[in-house]
Formats: sequence, structure tokens, C-alpha cells
Amino acid sequence: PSAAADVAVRVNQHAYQWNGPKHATVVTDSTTPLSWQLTTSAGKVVAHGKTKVYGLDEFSGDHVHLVDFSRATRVGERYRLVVGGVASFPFDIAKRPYEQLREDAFAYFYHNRSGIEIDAAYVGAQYARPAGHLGVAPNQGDTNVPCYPGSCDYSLDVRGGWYDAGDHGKYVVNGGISAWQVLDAYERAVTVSGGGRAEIADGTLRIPEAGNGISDVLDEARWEVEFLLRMQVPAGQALAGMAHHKMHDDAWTGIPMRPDLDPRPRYLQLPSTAATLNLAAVAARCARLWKKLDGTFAAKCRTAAERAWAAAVAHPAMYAQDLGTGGGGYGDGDVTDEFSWAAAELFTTTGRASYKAYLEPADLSEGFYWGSVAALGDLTLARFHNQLSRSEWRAVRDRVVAGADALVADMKSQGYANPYLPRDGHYAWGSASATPNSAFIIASAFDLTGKQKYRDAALESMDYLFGRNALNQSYVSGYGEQASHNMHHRFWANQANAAYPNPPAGALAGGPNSRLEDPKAQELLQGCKPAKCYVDHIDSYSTNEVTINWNAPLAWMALFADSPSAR
Ligand code: 9MR
Repeated sequence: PSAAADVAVRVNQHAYQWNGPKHATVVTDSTTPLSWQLTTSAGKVVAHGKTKVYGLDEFSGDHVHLVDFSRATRVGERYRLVVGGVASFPFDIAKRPYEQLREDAFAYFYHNRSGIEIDAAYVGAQYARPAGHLGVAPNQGDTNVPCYPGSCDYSLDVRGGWYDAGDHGKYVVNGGISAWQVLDAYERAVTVSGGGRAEIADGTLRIPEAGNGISDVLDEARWEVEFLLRMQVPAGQALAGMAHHKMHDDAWTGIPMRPDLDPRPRYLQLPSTAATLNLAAVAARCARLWKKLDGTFAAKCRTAAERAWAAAVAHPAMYAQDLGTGGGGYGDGDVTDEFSWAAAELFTTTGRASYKAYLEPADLSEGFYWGSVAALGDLTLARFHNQLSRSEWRAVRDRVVAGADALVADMKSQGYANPYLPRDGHYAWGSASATPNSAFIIASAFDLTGKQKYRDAALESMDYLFGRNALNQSYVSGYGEQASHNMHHRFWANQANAAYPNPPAGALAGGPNSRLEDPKAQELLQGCKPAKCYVDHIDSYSTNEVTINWNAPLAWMALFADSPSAR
């Protein structure tokens, strides 16, 4: 076989930033360097060089070489990287490659709002739909939702919020981390020099609140924060101040299913300590961010946060349990990290030293996700050093930077650069969200130190998501030649029923999951290498679902990449 036939060139199929790092991965068995050329759309060679032999990439099983073409800085469309006569997918070199993604990734949340009509004026006719779950038949929720039979005897109005994912459940645990990350995108923009104030200003998103004088990013987050507040157990009840872990249908619905057509009864599930601390963390940040914008709302958030905190301290080990089916578990048997995160937020907002006893130093070297959130506390404390003594702040900052260093090292050690290197050898459910979550830590190290290497690594992380990976797959809908477009979703269900739309641009798929946790993955992916255990099929919910807690870090990273300090 000719060398050419065995070569494949993997790039960021969307775009590289003109003044940023530009790396690609070449799949080849060759043990000696190969020549590469960067060509324009007209076929003109504008840069060339030799690949660097890497060898066997553990998680993909691919033999690869690396290409660094960072010195090519001329803005243009449809470049290709050519090795041994084989061309990559086309890609752009752009001034602001993530400007549109910033809008699209945040728009994900409006598309998935519950309790409000999704208006064609903001999303286009194909994505418009009636309000879901306002107690209008056939819906049975969410304006008067009882506790799961036998678990308590009141009902709550828990309308609003964002649907979790492809399903119509609404969960406080991952709703909390998602709202926090969207709020953090705002808070970074207004507190970090060059953080992108103009980019988060009023009128930057297509949502009904645009034009109300408040940042659209804050407006979008508020839709979820208001829901989280409604999930708190009312005064006078046995567990007053705790938050219900989640609310969802009494059984799983099928696909497709427009939210307003869901006929099933919905119930509040038992309160949990983890949900309560998510509420405390987010409400504490809400109190801080709305203080000058809406004092009444800020005060409501502060009261909710302090009530939640007191309830969690009184019930520190109420772990989530499932009553019936119809919703995701989001179970977590260790909430010391949630205590630390909530304490960091409450301490930052109130300045009260008593919260410090609950702070746990985080290990940021393995990133974070909804079940492991200690890092979020450190990230908050590191940004707001004024509340800590100088030596305390130094210790927090050093932990964030050490975490970033470890993540960058993990990234650079792989054939397909990715700040995700699972120690147990498995790519986990939602692995594609680990990339922007870890990039968030790396970007935070950039904010803290000003060192360009962190900005570059954060930008390079994006390449993995847009196609520089073992499957030549862009995991973001609408971005790249070969992009996911059949994600698991009850309304974006075109693959199941042609009357429904495909996902709009800017939705992040879960990505490879080597535990094959759904029947479609089990049917199609037997024997896959961890980084290749993915299929763009609507039935593969364990590899191809979308969720708010995966799009939140994507949106955060898009805003970071498009902010003045990074571009
Ligand atoms: O993101 C969740 C992942 O970490 C878990 O391993 C998985 C199985 O419990 O659940 C994921 O969350 C899903 C939730 O349970 C139901 N809605 C869709 C979520 C994303 O697939």
C-alpha cells in the first residue's frame, strides 16, 4: 500500500485563531517524519515542514505524528493541511473564530427553557415551540408538583428552569453547576481585565430579555436560578431549607416528545444534601451578582443561600436516592466537596469567617464535573483574593496553577491533545465535557498569572472538540465538516421523526464513553478503543446526549476565547 492511502490528517475543522497555536495530528504507521504542506483554497502552499513522530496514542490505538503550523497567521477560509498527498478537512484561520460559537453555545439554554414559549423571533421557525410544563393539558406539571407518593405531603410550583438534557427532567445538582458556570462566565467578564464586558452586554444574545438593560448572560442564568430557588423545601416543613434533589416524570418518555406534549405525572424527589449545597453555592453567587442590579432579588438569593447552608449543616448526609424511574440519578455519596464549594461562595459573598472551616483544598489536576466540585470553590477564592489573607490566597492560587500545569502536561502527553487523561483507562459518560471543564481551569491559570502558555493550551483544547481527535469528529453541532447532528434529544429528534428539527448549532455531544451504557452503543461499538466509543445516533444516550452541564463549559470557553485578553 502507498503511504498516502494510510494517512489521515486531523485538524480543528472549524477554525484556528490567527495568533493562536495551530496543531494537527496525522495518523500514519510511518516511523520517520513526513512532509506537510498548508494550502489555501486555491491550492497554493503557504507553509510547509516535517511532522514529528509521536508513536502509539494509548486511548485511540492510533499511531500518529504531530504537526505545528502556528507560524501561519494569515486570515483565510478553507485552508487544508496536506500530508503524503492526503488533505485534511478544510478549516479557517480567523481573527475571532469563537465569536459565533459564543452566541450559539449560550443560545442552547434558551432553546431548552421550560415554562416559556420558545419564540421563532429568537430561534427561527423550526425551533419555535409552545411553552412546556405549565400545567396545560396534556402536561401535568410543573406549576403544582407533589412529592413522590409517600415522601411528603405538599406541592410546589417549580415552573421554569432549563430541561436537563434530551429528557424533560429538572435536576438541582447539575442545574446548580450549570447555572454557576454561566454566572461565572459573566463574573469573569466583569472582574478580569480583558474579560469581555462588551461580549456579555445586554443585546448580545437572542432572548426575550435582550434590551432590559441587564447582561443577557445574567438574564439567561436567572431563568435557572429562579427555578433552583423554587426547589427549596418551604418553611414549616420537616426539612425546611433543604432542596429537593430533582423533579421529573414518573417514567421515561419516548423520542420524539415535544415538552408541551408530555402527558406524564411529575413528582418532586426527596431532598438531598448535595442539591441543598448546590442551591447554597448558586444563590450565594446570585446575591453577589445582583446586589447592584436588583437588590430585592439579591436579598432573596442571600436568604435562600443561608437557609440552605443551615439546613445542609443540620442534615449533612442525606444522599440522593431514586423513587421510581423516569429521571437520571445524579447520586453522590461524598458531599465534602459540595460543602467546600458552597462555603467558598458564601464566604466570598458575605465575608463571614465561619464558612472557612468547611473549605477543603481541592486537587484540580483531574478537572471537575457535577459530582466533584471542590475545584469550583478554589476557582472562586482565587479570583477574589481580597477576602483572604495574602498567604491563604497564595495557597489557593498555587493550587489552581498546579492543577492547570498537570492538565497541560496530560494534554501535551497525548497524540490528540486533550486536557483529559482518565486514570482508570475509561472514557466516561460526558467525556467531551471534561475538555472544556479542564480548559476552564487552564484559562483560570492564565487569568491569575498572565502567562501565555495557559492561554495557548486553553485554545488548543478547543481543537479536540472540533475534530482533532481519534474519530475526526466535531462534537459541536453546526461546526466543522463532520459534526454531530443526531444528538439524543426529545425535540431535536429529526433522526427519529422528520417533522422534528436537528439540533441547532452550538450543542456539545457527550462524546466517547467506553463503558457502552446504552443498547445502541452496545450494538455498534463493541471492542472500541476508549477515545473511539462514540456514535452520532439519537438512540445512543450514553455517548450522544446533550446537557446543560456540558454546554455551560463550552459557552464559558467560547466567551473566554472570544474575550479581549485571549484574542
Ligand atoms: O451526566 C451524567 C453522567 O455523569 C452519569 O454517568 C449518567 C448516568 O447516571 O447520567 C448522566 O446524566 C444524564 C441524566 O442522568 C439524565 N439526563 C441526561 C443526562 C446526560 O446524559
